[in-house]
Amino acid sequence: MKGTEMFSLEGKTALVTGAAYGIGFAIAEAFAAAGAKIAFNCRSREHMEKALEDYAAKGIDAKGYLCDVTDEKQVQEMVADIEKEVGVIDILVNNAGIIKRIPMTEMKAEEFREVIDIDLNAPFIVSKAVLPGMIKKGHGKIINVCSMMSELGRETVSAYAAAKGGLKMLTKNIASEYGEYNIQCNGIGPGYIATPQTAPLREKQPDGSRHPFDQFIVSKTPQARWGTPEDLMGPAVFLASGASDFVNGHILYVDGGILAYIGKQP
Ligand code: NAP
Ligand code: GCO
Repeated sequence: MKGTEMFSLEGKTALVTGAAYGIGFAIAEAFAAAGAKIAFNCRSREHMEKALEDYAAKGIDAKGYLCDVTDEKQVQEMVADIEKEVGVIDILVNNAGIIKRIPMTEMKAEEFREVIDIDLNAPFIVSKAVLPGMIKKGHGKIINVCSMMSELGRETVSAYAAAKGGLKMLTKNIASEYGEYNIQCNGIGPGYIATPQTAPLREKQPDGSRHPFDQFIVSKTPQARWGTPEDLMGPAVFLASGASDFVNGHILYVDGGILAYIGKQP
């Protein structure tokens, strides 16, 4: 492979979970631009219909599947349908995820479990469903969407940090267990990205000033800005392409330098 060929996804089938909007949508858009056929899922019919319009508006013939990634039967049926309608999955991005921002002493056990179920159990369930096809094909790429909270904690996000920390180790374990089948499993660790998930952290204050957390994150980011879903496009294509065929078990942080930075002196 030479030049840009090594970043081509021509003829590959990609499943991006939770890609109705946000980070997943941007990753799917980037994969399509690199030549991949796109399958995606979400739970809400309303989100699905809007997403299909949005993909079509960008000239992307994405196939959408209503599927809750925590439900193993639904996932197995979705993967079988994708294999029939699009192709055997070459690239999986475990992107679907939620967060609940609740102080641990106030968080109900079922709220903790729901976050773990979607952010950690589901990547196991979906990866388990696609691995047999990848093994049969003799290659595969699994990309788990991790987080700053795969490395750091903060107030009110105990369940999310536990899930994303676990997802980092699940990534390393899939890499260890299936590397011999020419399957690479890596993580992508976005910093603070402007999507619906982080909208509450960026809301303008009643007096029109910026949210304190918005100001905090910008001060903790060497590039002094929030990331955008578009910032993740190139790194995701790299991890999905032949350019990363000997990268395995790595978490690629796309955070503008947050993890490298102690923070500006007040
Ligand atoms: P988002 O805007 O809230 O989008 C989440 C997507 O996941 C939606 O399409 C949602 O659609 C889907 N989803 C949620 N639960 C699902 C389930 N059980 N089954 C199927 N689909 C489900 O989130 P985002 O900001 O794009 O984040 C995407 C991923 O990046 C998440 O894993 C998040 O933890 C991670 N991340 C985000 C940031 C950030 O700053 N935004 C940074 C680091 C990591 P439905 O509700 O219709 O199902
Ligand atoms: C939060 C944010 C973060 C980001 C992201 C950082 O409340 O701290 O939602 O968790 O979503 O995961 O990488």
